[in-house]
Amino acid sequence: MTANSAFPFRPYQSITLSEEEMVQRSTAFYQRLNQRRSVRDFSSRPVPREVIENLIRTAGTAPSGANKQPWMFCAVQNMSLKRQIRAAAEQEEVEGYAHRMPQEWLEDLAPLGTDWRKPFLEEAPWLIVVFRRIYEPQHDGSQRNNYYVTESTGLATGLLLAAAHEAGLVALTHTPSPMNFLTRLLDRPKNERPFLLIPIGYPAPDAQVPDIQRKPLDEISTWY
Ligand code: IYR
Repeated sequence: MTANSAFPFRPYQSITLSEEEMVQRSTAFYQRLNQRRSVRDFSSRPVPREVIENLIRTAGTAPSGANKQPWMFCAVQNMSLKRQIRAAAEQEEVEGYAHRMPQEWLEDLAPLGTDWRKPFLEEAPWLIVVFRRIYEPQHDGSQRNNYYVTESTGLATGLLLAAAHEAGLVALTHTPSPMNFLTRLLDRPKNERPFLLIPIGYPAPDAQVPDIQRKPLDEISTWY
């Protein structure tokens, strides 16, 4: 590829491993990530801000359409804000579970034991509210669109969850619906849309997770 002055190129810094090391490291990484679980019972034990900063830095290493990095991570530690987020989320969820969600959806969720109550939004020391940025406002007042915004923000959030797990913390990908209350409570600009609400912290000492299984390799892969 040719370089230009706007986007200079530099050599890629690679690490080269032996096949044996690749097998060993990829196995270890898989085994580590295979221990990750969505947890809904949080301890209120504080987590240092520096850790959360590193999780967000890690999320920000994700690939994105045209390198637009179309994401914003709002880190909420403030108790009164967490309370307001919980109250607004529960208000939507009460409606959701009682009226909006179809019977089939409720049946699919029944084994997970979820309901409208979201105490983790208050108990977890941090809430990370992920926004996807549809466009970028320009200095001249015009707008430039971002690309593959949902895919890019999803990839970044995946890395955030992996980083939290690696730090020994637990997280939940929570999806209150609808989520526009987050735009209002966090005073976010018009180009940002709420994507996911992620409590992060230590698990409660008595935290339980459903005993569910991951699909085996032959069900999630087809080889040609
Ligand atoms: N938004 C609801 C419902 C919910 C939906 C799915 I799909 C889940 O995997 C879990 C919950 C809630 O957060 O309870």
